[in-house]
Amino acid sequence: MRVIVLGGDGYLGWALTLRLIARGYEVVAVDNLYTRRAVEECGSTSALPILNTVERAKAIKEIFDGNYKFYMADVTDYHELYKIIEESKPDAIVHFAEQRSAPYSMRSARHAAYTMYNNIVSTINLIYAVKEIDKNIHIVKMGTLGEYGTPNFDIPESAFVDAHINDKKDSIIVPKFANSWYHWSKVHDTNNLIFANKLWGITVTDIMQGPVYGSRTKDIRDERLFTRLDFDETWGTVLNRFCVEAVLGLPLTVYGRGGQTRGFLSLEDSVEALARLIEHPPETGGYRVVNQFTQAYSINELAKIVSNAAAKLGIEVKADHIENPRVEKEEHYYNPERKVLPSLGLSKPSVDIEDAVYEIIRDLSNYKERLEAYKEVIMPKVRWR
Ligand code: USQ
Repeated sequence: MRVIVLGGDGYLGWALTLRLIARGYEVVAVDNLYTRRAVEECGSTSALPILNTVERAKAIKEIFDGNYKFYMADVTDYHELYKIIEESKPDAIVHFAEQRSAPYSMRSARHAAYTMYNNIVSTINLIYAVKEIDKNIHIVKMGTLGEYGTPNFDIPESAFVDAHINDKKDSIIVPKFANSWYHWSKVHDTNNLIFANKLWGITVTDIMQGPVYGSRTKDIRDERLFTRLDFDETWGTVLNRFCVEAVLGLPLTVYGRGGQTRGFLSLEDSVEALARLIEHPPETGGYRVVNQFTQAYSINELAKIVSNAAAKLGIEVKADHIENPRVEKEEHYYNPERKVLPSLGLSKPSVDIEDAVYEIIRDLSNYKERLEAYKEVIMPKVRWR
């Protein structure tokens, strides 16, 4: 099987590349290295040191003898994307090549517009290139559970839902109410993909994923294979940030009351789920929605998990409830449906979350000195208001 990974240099893109290579697939990775530059612009860096793209390709050759090709290209350039897909003739294309930070999108008009342009245009280009080249190519699109926001209903795992409006019944797209321009850009992507599927029968898996945590997968057995791990206020996700804060002896930055609940999953479980979704596509012309997480936790629960795991390593941490920079519900109902991943044999987390957090803190402790230099990027500065 040959797979194109758009955004193949990122946190998930690189980890998935390694999983597919380890399974003997051919991987064509595409990336414009935007995240590397944008993280530096915020005065931050990856907590774990990562190789450059040439060294990464060499490591894949040496460690796996893998069939891997890297293109430095921008997916918002239709002709570049078209050429790569036409030459590579993939069975599936995974699309991670989007601006993935909610705080980044909330910084200014320029950042919001960049997020909208990059994310929506890259998906439109992908849709058109697949339609023109080969409609049988399976598009695996990384969306987000945050497309739904935090509604007071069970979030269905489907594109459509039955609705009664003024005594009439119809099937409508599942209602969404995102909490940032970034999350809205993914809602727009979803609408565009549903339309493309209806118009041209393009085969799509639209993944509604929750925040991912973790420093390793079972393929990352060597420091040369580290994937990036961000922890600054803009690019870091909550659990990875808490682990870095613990290593630095800083209080955990719980935003507001900490009752915000999300569906989390480990990096290992995320790449395994993605590999299985690629191996088991929907029927040709099908549109499949996947609510991708293993367990829901509130931020307060995560803080407790981190302080327990840190204590086992002799680190004492406390949680600080700081003013929430975001506009979001701090106590709410949260229950996304979850049936696709269990049907693929992924019903439970592969590792207990506290053990996984222990492993992240242990990995990060080896780089404590490197992290000390970046303490000032932790506290949130971007405000939603
Ligand atoms: N939060 C804290 N303290 C922190 C950081 C975050 O309390 O130091 C809270 C936030 O207020 C929010 C929750 O933790 O309520 C999640 O925040 P996050 O920064 O971990 O995640 P988010 O901004 O929602 O975005 C991340 C990824 C994004 C992905 C999304 C899945 O960056 O690419 O789509 O998680 S989801 O959250 O389900 O939308």
